[in-house]
Amino acid sequence: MSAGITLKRHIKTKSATALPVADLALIMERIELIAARITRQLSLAGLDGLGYTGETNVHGEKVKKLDEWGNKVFLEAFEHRDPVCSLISEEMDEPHHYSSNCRENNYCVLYDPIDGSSNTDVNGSLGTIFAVKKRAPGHGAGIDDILVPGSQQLIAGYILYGPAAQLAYSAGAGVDIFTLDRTLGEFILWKENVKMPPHGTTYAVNQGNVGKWHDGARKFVAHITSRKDKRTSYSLRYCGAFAADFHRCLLEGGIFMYPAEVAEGGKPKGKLRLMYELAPLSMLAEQAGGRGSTGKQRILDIAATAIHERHPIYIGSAEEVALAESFKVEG
Ligand code: AFP
Repeated sequence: MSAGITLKRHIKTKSATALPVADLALIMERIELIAARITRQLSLAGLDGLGYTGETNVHGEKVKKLDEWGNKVFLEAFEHRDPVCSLISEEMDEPHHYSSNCRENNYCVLYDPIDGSSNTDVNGSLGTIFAVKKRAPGHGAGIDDILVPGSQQLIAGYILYGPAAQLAYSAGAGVDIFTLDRTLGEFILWKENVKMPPHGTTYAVNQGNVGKWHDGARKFVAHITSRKDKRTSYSLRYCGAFAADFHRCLLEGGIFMYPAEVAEGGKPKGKLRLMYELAPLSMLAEQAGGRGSTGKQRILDIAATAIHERHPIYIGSAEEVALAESFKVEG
């Protein structure tokens, strides 16, 4: 039985956070509830809850029942709950605004409720990715105040549903990781102020797409797997869930990449979404001493023009990301 520091207590002792600790506590208490509900549902999903809804989402992807359910869990969690007044989700075409919550000091939560949907029906690793941005006073129906660069995120994090359920987050004062003690129903501190190793020995990419990439991206992967010496003997570790692949980089170093696809019929801007996948994990990477790049530009410097926009991504240890950029991976 672990008797460590709970997430709630750890937040109360936090200093130098990017938002008032009282608001941080209110928002993270909701995230904790969401994590516990999804963890429980996933552990039972094999019994009921797998498969497709029959709908197609704004990305043209067939919607999994767990995607839709996961989104509902967020909507319910922040209903009638100060201080969040807006939600932006991978599973919703448009932002959701809670008119009842609008007041002076408000926030928007941006999230991917079930990350790694291709893993839901095969009991594979899954995640939830989230970030919080401040809403401008009197913001009205527009969302210009939310499209600001990721450098203005106040909180970012992910929940990893693996053998253990873990929650990693940053509020601008380092990255802390908590493990869910299911008997206590509490997230207990596992690692504090995590530092990503400057380099690693693994890379994560859907290598099946290699023929669609820029030449530079192909040459980068060929170089790190050329086995000339220790620094060119990387192993491939890819599980199809960004949060899970990023978690490995955070703890052991290495790089995750999803290049743009220049070949006919490819994804010219890559696959992953800026606002609720790339920017949140790039904040964690930087808070832990790593980096998040498009191959040309710092992810956290990008101001979005649309809530579901995509960008190529090279994220992980600072040395690997710099090496990737030096290969002109995105032309
Ligand atoms: P969802 O976010 O739609 O579940 O997709 C998973 C994901 O965005 C990310 O988690 C994975 O790294 C990547 O897509 C997997 O994409 P491929 O199936 O093309 O490798």
